[in-house]
Amino acid sequence: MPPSKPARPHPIGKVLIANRGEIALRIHRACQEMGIRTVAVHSTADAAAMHVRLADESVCIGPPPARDSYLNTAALISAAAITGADAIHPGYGFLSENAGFAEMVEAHGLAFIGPSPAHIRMMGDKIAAKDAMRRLGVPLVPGSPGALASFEEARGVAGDVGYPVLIKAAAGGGGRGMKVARSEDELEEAFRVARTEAKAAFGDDAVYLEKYLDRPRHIELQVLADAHGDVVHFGERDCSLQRRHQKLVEEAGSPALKAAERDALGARVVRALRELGYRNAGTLEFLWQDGQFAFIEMNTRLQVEHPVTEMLCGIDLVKEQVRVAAGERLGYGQEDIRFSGHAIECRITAEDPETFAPSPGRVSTYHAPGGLGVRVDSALYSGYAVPPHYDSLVAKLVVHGATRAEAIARLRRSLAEMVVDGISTTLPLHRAIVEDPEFRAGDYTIHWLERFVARRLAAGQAPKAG
Ligand code: MV4
Repeated sequence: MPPSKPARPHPIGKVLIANRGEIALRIHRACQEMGIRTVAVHSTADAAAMHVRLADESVCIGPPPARDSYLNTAALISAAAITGADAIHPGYGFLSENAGFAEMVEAHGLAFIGPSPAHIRMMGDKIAAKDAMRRLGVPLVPGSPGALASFEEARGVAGDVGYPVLIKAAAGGGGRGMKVARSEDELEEAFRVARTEAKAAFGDDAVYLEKYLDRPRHIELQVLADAHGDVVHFGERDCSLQRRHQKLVEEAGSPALKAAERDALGARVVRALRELGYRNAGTLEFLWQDGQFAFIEMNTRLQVEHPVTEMLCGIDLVKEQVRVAAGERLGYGQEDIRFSGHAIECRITAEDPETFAPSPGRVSTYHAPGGLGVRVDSALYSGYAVPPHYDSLVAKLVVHGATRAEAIARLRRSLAEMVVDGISTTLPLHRAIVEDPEFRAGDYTIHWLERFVARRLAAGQAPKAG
């Protein structure tokens, strides 16, 4: 792929925010500070939402279901046209990794605040993404060189890499469309089911095979590139604390990684992305086990957990995204980026803290914690009704400390201060996690939280209030 076109200077005076909730507010705040006006869009369910209240202008784009509003590309482009926006920021989820939408935005003379459509499309195909990374010298999980042409090929590759193996969908990602085979007996079934499910879910039956790593950590690297070929990384996040592919707690840096390991991986990745001509923000996901990194996927959007990186490095990633989308140069190099202390984020969702059943409804009292090293990204307010139509994230509590121990102490006391009454939230679960000796020691893999939740449920020790 040719490098991204050197962007013509594309001054951005007004940004349409194609999202809702805390991330819409997050983007609005960055724009405000840059002297850029904002346009909020909202469904009829979100007329009283905080992102709508704070934006300079707002446009109603449809009824509550996301497919008719936040995913309604024609309504979004029209809203940008009638308000005279210069650019669209997609946030995360919704249309953020939709290459067709990015193309449509650019075809209407607007800047898409994100990577080029070609790079979004490439990384959306997990086989193409791995192929690019292999070519560029980024370490991968051992597996099939590309899409599996037949069961016989799968059997051959599995024999070479050794069982257990995973069959993954090329169009999947984020844990969707994976099947494990623990031995050759299970492989034919796994291959057939993965194919059928991939076809049904994504309209694409291409699948590939990887050696299954049984106790990895999920470590991801934040990168940023301008349109002039300059690329930097902002270190790693450890996102191993997840349940059913939903992250609950993220840390920067990883408690398991030494600075030299991060620097070595960062240097390889930066070189690869410069070669690829990538631009804007991106995240490379790795599995880390026995001191080895293995690339699995790349996300071409701003991620939910970006604030831990911001706290660690003292940068505003959203402002950087807007600047590079306007064609500005990064203006700094890798040596200017310092990793200071430690940051931890808790995702607080409107869910039952034991069963994870959704808990939409009216928030009677909202009180955010504060003090040194504490940040809360949330669109909540007392009296706000959390609608049932969208994802359940209601607040991100992010703390920073000079050391991981200080960050944990700050997290513990700010979780104690925080109040969200009227709905159930995962606050009680977070309060239990920070007390756990293994969490406090940083001793966990991607399987740890699932077991912690099961243990708590069995012991019936989850407090009811909170
Ligand atoms: C894996 C794996 C073990 N071995 N690939 C799940 C989400 C998707 N992004 C990739 N996933 C995995 N891929 C190999 N070769 C285990 C997982 C996995 C996982 C990865 C990251 C975070 C949480 C996870 C939970 C279950 C499985």
